[in-house]
Amino acid sequence: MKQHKTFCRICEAQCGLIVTTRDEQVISIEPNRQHVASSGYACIKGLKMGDFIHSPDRLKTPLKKVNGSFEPISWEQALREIGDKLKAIHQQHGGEAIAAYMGNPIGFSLWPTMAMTFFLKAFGADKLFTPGTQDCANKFAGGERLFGGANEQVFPDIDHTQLLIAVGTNPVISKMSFISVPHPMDRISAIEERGGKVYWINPRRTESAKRAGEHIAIRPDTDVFFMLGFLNEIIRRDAVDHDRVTRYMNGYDLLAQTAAPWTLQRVAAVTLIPAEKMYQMVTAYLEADGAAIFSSTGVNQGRFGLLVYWLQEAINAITGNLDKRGGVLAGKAVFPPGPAPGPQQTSRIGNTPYVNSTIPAAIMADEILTPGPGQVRAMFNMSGNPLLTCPGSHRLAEAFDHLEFFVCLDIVRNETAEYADYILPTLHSLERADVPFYFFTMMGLMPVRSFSYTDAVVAAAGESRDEGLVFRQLCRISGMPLAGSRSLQWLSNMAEKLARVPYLGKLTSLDRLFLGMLIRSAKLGGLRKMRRYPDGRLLTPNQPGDYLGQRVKTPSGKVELAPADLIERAKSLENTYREELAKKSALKLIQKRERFTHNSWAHNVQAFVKGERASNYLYIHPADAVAHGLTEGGSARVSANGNHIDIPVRLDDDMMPGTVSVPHGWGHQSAAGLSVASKTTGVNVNIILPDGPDSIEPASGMAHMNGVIVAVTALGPGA
Ligand SMILES: Nc1nc2c(c(=O)[nH]1)N[C@H]1C(S)=C(S)[C@@H](COP(=O)(O)OP(=O)(O)OC[C@H]3O[C@@H](n4cnc5c(=O)[nH]c(N)nc54)[C@H](O)[C@@H]3O)O[C@H]1N2
Ligand SMILES: Nc1nc2c(c(=O)[nH]1)N[C@H]1C(S)=C(S)[C@@H](COP(=O)(O)OP(=O)(O)OC[C@H]3O[C@@H](n4cnc5c(=O)[nH]c(N)nc54)[C@H](O)[C@@H]3O)O[C@H]1N2
Ligand code: SF4
Ligand SMILES: [Mo]
Repeated sequence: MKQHKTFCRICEAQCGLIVTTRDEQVISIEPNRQHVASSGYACIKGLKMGDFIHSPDRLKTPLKKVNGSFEPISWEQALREIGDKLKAIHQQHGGEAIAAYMGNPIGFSLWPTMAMTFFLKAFGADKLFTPGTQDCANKFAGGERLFGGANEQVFPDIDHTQLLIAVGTNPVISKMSFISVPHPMDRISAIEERGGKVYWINPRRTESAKRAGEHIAIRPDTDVFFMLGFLNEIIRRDAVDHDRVTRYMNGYDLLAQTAAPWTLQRVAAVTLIPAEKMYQMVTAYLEADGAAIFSSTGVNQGRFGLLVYWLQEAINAITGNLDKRGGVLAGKAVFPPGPAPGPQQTSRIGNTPYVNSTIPAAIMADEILTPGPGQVRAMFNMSGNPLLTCPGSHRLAEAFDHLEFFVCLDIVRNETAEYADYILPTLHSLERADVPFYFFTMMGLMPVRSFSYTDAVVAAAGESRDEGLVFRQLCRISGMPLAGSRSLQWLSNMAEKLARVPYLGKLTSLDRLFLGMLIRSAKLGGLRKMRRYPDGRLLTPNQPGDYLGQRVKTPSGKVELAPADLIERAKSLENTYREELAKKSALKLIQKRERFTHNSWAHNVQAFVKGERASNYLYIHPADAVAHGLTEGGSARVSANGNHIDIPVRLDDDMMPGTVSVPHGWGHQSAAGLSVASKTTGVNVNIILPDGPDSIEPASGMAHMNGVIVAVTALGPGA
């Protein structure tokens, strides 16, 4: 038996784990109590990783679709055929015809994600879709405008704050985003224990709100009015740190003009938060010695995520809470910044700007189906299940069917892979050497600033290959050098040759060489040195007082409080306000994450889908249920955008009236490659969510997944 110290790569908490193995099999996984950041915290998903890695459904060889069914083939054949087809498509249609979707799990592994971008660059392909436009692209777009770069981000100083207003987040379940917080609820409860205050702004009384703090119910997708009202009241009271604003910020007057029409009384009519409650919250925020407003995925997935982010950070900034102990801190990256972004690109469909080099996933179907120069004909899907996780699933199915060439790289054959021409077996995170998630290494969003390195814990299952290696090999075979660099490709080819030499092959690996170089660039020594810190290595903490006037990356060196396009867009909010008033009685649909699910890929583990957990449900307030003729245990039809889903009903008085919720990631019944998930009975909520260029937030490309208006009707027995 061997014990390995590693860290989990499922969510942003990145908990330290101790994995016990025998003969390359995971025997048990325990939280690492000595880990410098997670100190013994881990959740059920990390601890159950053995069930994912050793699932009987793991792909062991490449698969090729022949006459409609998949047949195992050798890697040699797979790479040769894929390389040939790629070359042909590239020659005929150019790089614009080649696109990729890079899913969430692989986002936690630095080398394969970089290798994929090198691969795309080799072909002059720039259409990279990611889940970023389903969860956070508004923050990247906001970082560019306010702080001078997508990776310039701030996070609440959670361990010192005296007041946290948490908008659209549910840490008990999610462990949060854009901040690496193992045991988040202990740290949030500690705010109250030291005499501070926590507010949850959320249409649902969440598991987190039941543990600590005060829940304030908000009508979905009205957070922009919440922020405007909050800002208006701060300015009305002149509770602005004018000295700080003058020295370190631009655009205050325009910001103030934007907030001027939005009094607490006015916004209350659409947020449904009483004006007196808002008044109290503003007072609490202003009186606290160190306060932070933080918003997350629940808001990002609305129609105004970018505006919300802007207003929220403007509030934190003008009240003096930015760069202050207990306020919000600007993360310090561990690695030096990458090359400056090239000229701003916009999408062929909808003319939407690429955010952080990615194109909105909600226009993927249009990019594939719309003829003309630049039409996508070949796609690579690495570690993603867009059919279940991106909006407009029916159109995506049609689009994937329409592709000339589709390759999926995954650890299992998921629903999206059914549309592939080839499926390539790749590594589970425990089979790969790694460093922490890019939000921490490149953005520094860590209350406990630290760094870790892990070697692979077990050998690759079957013939599974590292995704990075697959892309390097495809470049070699197609004669298109990685990232357009002949020397990089030469290095890659040499590394491949060396890897075949007995003994020496085990010692040399390009991915480890690359990780070593990165670690050295952060002045942390090489791999050998990092291996001396199996419990993680503490780094100089993120500190208040070293950001404003010193590290702000905008051309002016100041925080930009009034980005021109956002000021312009804010004018349209008068229309939105009127529409909200007119649609006050409409039901709005929100998402819901659950403890035993992780987007679409945790349902293939038996323990996670036992009994009632084998389906998702429509959660609805009892009063709304009565109004719509629904009963507990009955079925409902939920319709929007010309599509519908039929789903069992759960009455839930934690839901705000006027709001319904359906967890995503379900609908596995026809997944031939998922022996457990295919027996579940849930439905795919993304069938009814809108896609296409009109559905996305301009400038951020965010999909509209929260606050979509739906119609709900009861289904009779047998419907
Ligand atoms: N167990 C589990 N954990 C996960 C995941 C998972 O699938 N399962 N997914 C991971 C991923 S990929 C991510 S990105 C993170 C996300 O983690 P978080 O950023 O914490 O987001 P969520 O957990 O989605 O919580 C969003 C909250 O917003 C609320 N909400 C919905 N609409 C609105 C609205 O209009 N306004 C406001 N104010 N609130 C709203 C919802 O009720 C919900 O409680 O979680 C990660 N952790
Ligand atoms: N309606 C609605 N839709 C949503 C959301 C929502 O709140 N509501 N949330 C959105 C969010 S926040 C996110 S992040 C996305 C996630 O969307 P996706 O990333 O598209 O989906 P996942 O379910 O995470 O699927 C991941 C796939 O990666 C595979 N995988 C796991 N580990 C590895 C690995 O190491 N290598 C490879 N190659 N494959 C691996 C899994 O087997 C699985 O098939 O979903 C989004 N979709
Ligand atoms: S909280 Fe996140 S990082 Fe920690 S064990 Fe669970 S899934 Fe893994
Ligand atoms: Mo996400």
